[in-house]
Amino acid sequence: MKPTDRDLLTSSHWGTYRVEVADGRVTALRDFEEDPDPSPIGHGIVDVLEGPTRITTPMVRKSWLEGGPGTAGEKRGEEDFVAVTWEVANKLVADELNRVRQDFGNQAIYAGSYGWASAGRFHHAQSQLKRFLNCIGGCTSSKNTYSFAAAEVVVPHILGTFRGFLDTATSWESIASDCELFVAFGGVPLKNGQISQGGTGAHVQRAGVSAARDAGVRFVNISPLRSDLMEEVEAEWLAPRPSTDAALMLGLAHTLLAEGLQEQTFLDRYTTGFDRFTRYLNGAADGIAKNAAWAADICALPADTIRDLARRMAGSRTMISVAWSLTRQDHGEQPFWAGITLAAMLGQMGLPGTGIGFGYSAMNNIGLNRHQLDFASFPQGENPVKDFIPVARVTDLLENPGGQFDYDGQSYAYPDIRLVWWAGGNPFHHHQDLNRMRLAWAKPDTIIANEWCWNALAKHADIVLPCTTPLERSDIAMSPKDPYLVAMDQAIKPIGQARDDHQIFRGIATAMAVHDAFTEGRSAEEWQRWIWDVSRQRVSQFGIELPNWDSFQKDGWLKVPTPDKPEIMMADFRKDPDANPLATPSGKIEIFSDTISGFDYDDCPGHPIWLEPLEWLGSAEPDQLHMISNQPRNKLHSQLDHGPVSRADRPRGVEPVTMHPEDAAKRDLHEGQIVRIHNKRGACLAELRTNADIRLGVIQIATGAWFDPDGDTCRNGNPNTLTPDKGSSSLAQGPIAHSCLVKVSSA
Ligand SMILES: Nc1nc2c(c(=O)[nH]1)N[C@H]1C(S)=C(S)[C@@H](COP(=O)(O)OP(=O)(O)OC[C@H]3O[C@@H](n4cnc5c(=O)[nH]c(N)nc54)[C@H](O)[C@@H]3O)O[C@H]1N2
Ligand SMILES: Nc1nc2c(c(=O)[nH]1)N[C@H]1C(S)=C(S)[C@@H](COP(=O)(O)OP(=O)(O)OC[C@H]3O[C@@H](n4cnc5c(=O)[nH]c(N)nc54)[C@H](O)[C@@H]3O)O[C@H]1N2
Ligand SMILES: [Mo]
Repeated sequence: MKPTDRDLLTSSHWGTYRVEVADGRVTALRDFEEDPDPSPIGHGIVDVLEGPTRITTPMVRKSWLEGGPGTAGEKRGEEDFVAVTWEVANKLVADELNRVRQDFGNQAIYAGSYGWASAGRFHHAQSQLKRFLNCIGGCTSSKNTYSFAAAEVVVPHILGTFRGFLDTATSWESIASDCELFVAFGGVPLKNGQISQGGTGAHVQRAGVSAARDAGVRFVNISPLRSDLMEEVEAEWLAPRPSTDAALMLGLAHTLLAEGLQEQTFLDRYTTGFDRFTRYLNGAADGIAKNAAWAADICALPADTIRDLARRMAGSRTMISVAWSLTRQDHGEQPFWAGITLAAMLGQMGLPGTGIGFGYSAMNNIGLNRHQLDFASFPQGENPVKDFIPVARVTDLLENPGGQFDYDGQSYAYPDIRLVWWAGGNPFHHHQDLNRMRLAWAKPDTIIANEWCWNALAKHADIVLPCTTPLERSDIAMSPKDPYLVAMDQAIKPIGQARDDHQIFRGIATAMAVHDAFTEGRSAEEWQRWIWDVSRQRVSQFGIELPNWDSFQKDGWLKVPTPDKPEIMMADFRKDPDANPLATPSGKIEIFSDTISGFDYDDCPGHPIWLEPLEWLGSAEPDQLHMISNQPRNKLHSQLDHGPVSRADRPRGVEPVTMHPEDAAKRDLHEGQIVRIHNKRGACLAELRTNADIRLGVIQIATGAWFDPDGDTCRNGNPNTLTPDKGSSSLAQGPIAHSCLVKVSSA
C-alpha cells in the first residue's frame, strides 16, 4: 500500500522526520527538510525499538494470574510477570471486564487514562480505549489536564474560554511589528517549544523570539531560571520567589492604580467588577494595600523594581505572557486571573502585538499563525457513566471511595474503583507524591496497561498489553495546531507480538461480542481514509482544498497555507464588544466573578487574590529549598527517557539537579556529586550541577526520569517522589507540582 518512490516519513509531538530502514530495521531518523529548527528528541527512539526495555508479548503479573483479580496488589511493581498468548490475554481482560461490570457497574472502571501517547490522528491510544469502553457501557473518566487545570477552569469564568484563546494567541509576526515590551512570567522556554500535541512540521518559536528582538522588542524574563529566555535576546532577568507571581502582579496593578496609569476607558467598556477588585487592591476591604512594598516582601524583589516595571508596562506597547507552569502551583488559578486583570488595566488587549498571551513557547503552536481547521478524529462514542474526577485527584479517588470533593461550584463523590486501565499515559511520570500514589495503586482488583516499554506504569500493572510505536503502523499526523499534514508511514513490522492499540481493542471486542460496534465494519486503513475524507470535506468549506488520499500518500506531506493576516487575540471583541461579547455572564472580562464568588470558596474567592501557597520560600525552614520540576529539554515527559538522547545528558544514570553555587557551598556540596533530594514525602537521587543562573534558594530538576523506587527513594531522579498532591483550589483541583520545598544532602 505504501509508495516506494519517496523516503519514508514519520511525525511525532516533537517533529517530523524521514525514516531510514535497512533489513527491516530502523537505522536512523533524518530531520525533516521543511524544519528550520529540528528537535534532537526524535533520534532517541532508534536504539530502543528493540531490546530489553521493549515489551514483546502480553504479560500477566504472577500472583494475579494464579490468584485472580484482587490478589496481592501490594506486590505491584515488584513481582515477576508471566508471558501469555494474545488469546489468553484477551479472555482474561474480557472476563474481568464482565465481572466488574456485573458485580459493581461500569463506574467501577477508571479509564481517565490521562497522557500524551503518540502523534497520529487514528492510533490515538486514549481515543481507542474510550471508544472501546463506550461500546461496553463506559467508565469513570477525568476532566482537565496536568498542563493547566487551574487556568482551564478559572479562565472560562473570566474570559469565556481558555482553550479558544490558546488557539488564537497573538502571533509572533504581530508581536514583532507592534510590541515594544514583552513581559514573560515564566519566560519563553524554547526547550518547551519543541513540542506540539499531535505532530509538528516546522519549529517556529526560536525564529519568533529572534524576529521580535530584531524588531526592537525588549524582553523581561520573570523566572527562577535565566535560561527560560534565550540568551541572544539579552532579556532583563527578574527572579521572584517561585509561586509568588500573583503577589507580584497585584503589586504591579496597585502601582498602576496608585499612579493613575490604568486605562479607565478600557476597564469601563470591556470589563466588569474592577471597582470591587480595587477595594481588595487598595486595602479598603482588609486594611492591607497590595502595593509594591507589600509585593516586594512576598516575592523578594525590590519595591522600586516593581514600581519601575509597572510604569514601563504602562508607557509601552506591552505583551504579557503567563506560562502554564504558573498554574501547576498552589492557587494556580490566581496568576492567570491577576495577569488578565493587569493586562485589562493596561488596556491593550485586542490590539496588535500587545495584551496577554498564555504560555508563549509552552508549545510550538502558541503564536504560530495558522488556520484553525476542524479535522475529523476517530469517534469515541458516548460515555453513559457520569462519574468523573478532576484529573489530578487520582490518588484521592483510589484512597477514598465515597469521599466528597468540590469542583467548579459543585460537590461530587468518588466512585469505588475496581479496575484501572491506562493506554497512552504514565501516572508514574505525571502524578505527584508517587510514594502515596503507590500505596493507593495497590487497592484496585485489576490494573491493565497498554505500553510499549517497561517503564514504571507497565511494571505496576497486572495485565500488560504490548503496543506498537508509530514506526510500526501507518497513520496521519493532522492536528488543528499545526499547518503540516504528514503521512506517517509504517517503517517496520511490529516488534515481537506487539499490536497497535486499535488491534488490541479489536481483539478484546471480539472476545466480548462487540466487534462490529467497535469497528463499524471498517479496517484500520479504511478508518484512516474516512478521517481524511471527512476532514477534506470539512475544510473545503473554509476554502482549503486537500488532495485526495492517494495523492496525499504519494506526496507524503503538505502544508496548509498560512492566513493572510496575523492572528490578534480578542481583536473582534475589542472592535465591537456588543456584537462580539465574550462567553461570560456579563459578556465582558470578569475582573470580579459573581459566579465564582457564589461558590463561596475560601481558596478561590470572587476576584484575583494572593493566597499563601502550601509550600514556598516564605514559609521555608532555613535549609529548605524550593524545587522546580520543569519540563525536560531532551524528551517529552517520560517518553524516550531510556533512549540515547536523554541518557547523554546523564552519563551517571541519575537526573541532573541545578543549584546556585552559594547554596551548594552552604551545604558543602560540589559539582558532579550524587545528592539526595528529600522531604517528608520521599526522596530522589540526582547529580549536582552548580550554576549562578538560578535564583538563590531554588533548585531545578527536570521531570521525566523513570520511577525506580528503592524504599521511598527514586534511584533515577524522578522529582514526583517529592511533590505535594493537593488540589490547586476547590475550584479547579489542579495539580501543584511546582509548589514544593525540599532539602538536599550528599547521598
Ligand atoms: N513534577 C511535575 N510533574 C508533572 C509536570 C511538571 O511540570 N512537574 N508536568 C505535568 C504535565 S504538564 C503533563 S502533560 C504530564 C505528562 O504526563 P504523561 O502524558 O502521562 O507522560 P508521558 O511520558 O508522555 O506518557 C505517555 C505514555 O504513553 C506511552 N505511549 C506512547 N505511545 C503510545 C501508544 O501509541 N500507545 C500506548 N498505549 N502508549 C503509548 C509512553 O510510553 C508513555 O508511557 O506530566 C505532569 N507531571
Ligand atoms: N522538551 C519538552 N517540551 C515540552 C514538554 C516536555 O516534556 N519536554 N512538555 C509539554 C507540556 S505537556 C506542557 S504542559 C508544556 C508546559 O510548559 P510550561 O508550563 O511553561 O513548562 P515548565 O517547563 O514546567 O515551566 C516553564 C518555566 O516556568 C518557570 N517557573 C516555574 N515556576 C515558576 C513560578 O512560580 N514563577 C515563575 N515566574 N516562573 C516559574 C520554570 O523556570 C520553568 O522553566 O511544555 C510542553 N513542552
Ligand atoms: Mo502538559
